[in-house]
Amino acid sequence: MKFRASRLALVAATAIVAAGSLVAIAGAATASGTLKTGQTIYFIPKDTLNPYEVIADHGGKLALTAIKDKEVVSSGTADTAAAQIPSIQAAIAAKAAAIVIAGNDPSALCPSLAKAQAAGVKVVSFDSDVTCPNHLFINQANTQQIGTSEVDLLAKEIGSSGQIAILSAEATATNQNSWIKYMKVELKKYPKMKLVSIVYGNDDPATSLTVLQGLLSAYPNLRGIISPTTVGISTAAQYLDTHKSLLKHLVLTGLGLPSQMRKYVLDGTCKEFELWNPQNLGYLAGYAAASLASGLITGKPGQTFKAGSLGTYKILPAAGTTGPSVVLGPPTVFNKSNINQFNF
Ligand code: RAM
Repeated sequence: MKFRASRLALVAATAIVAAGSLVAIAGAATASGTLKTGQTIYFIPKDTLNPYEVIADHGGKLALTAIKDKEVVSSGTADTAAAQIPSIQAAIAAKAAAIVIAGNDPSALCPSLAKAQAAGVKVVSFDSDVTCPNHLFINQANTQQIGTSEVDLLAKEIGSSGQIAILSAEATATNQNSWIKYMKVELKKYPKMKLVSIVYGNDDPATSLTVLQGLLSAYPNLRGIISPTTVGISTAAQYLDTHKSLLKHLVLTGLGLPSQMRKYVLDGTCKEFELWNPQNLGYLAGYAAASLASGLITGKPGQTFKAGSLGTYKILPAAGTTGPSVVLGPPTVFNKSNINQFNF
């Protein structure tokens, strides 16, 4: 018992530093014998193409494989609620034990999710929350902290002054909009920084590039861009890398995958950005869904559950428009000094 406890602590610490290690230890760290096995759990990401979502879904697979459950990944190729509804219907038809969904819209999925719940399917949201009742949200990091730190990172780099813009994902994405809300609050601390525009690239590289180019021509004096989406920031970094004269006055930061951003950090196109490990997010969501579907938790604040190699997590009380939630942990800031240590 003693050995197991210390092993779990060590594993959790390792997972924070370098998440790749999850693969090797997931099976060994499955702590509870009371999780049901053989259940089918549907992961419904924002879309099936975004590399971030693919990594998160893979984290879910690692968790469910360790539990001896089955993961089915299903979604559309565009980030709309309409494209996710057939996947919810498929989960009901397959008698899934749970759905883990990244909401492309806060409320448009609720009628379909209610049907799933009526059929006995447990609902977990992750990445981007929904406002529907009776579900558990697996949050990547504290929402306020993400919004606030994004503005602070940019302020530091542009001397807290100048026109700035946001290159977001879908205009209906709950996660993007809640981060942007806190960015606006934080901007009040920097009276010389002016948010001139928010553009939406829908987490599609081609659309992100088009709206970025529109932004740059509309605001030639732009000092900074925050792109709180891995698709947006990588598209912008690629563009700036081939239009280096823009870097004389323009700074890019946001939320990015180290694997996609490494080149641009090392060549100076982007100095700093942040993220959490999306694989761990999916892994945690997988354990939460399996725990709900096994009746080990009901989603009530204060309850705890074991998330394999990540350790034990506690359900936090509802706050504002967010219902009961679980927070993965603080984001990591990446720059030249540490980016080579991260492989996701
Ligand atoms: C994109 C998606 C996702 C978000 C990350 C940071 O891949 O918009 O929802 O969490 O970026």
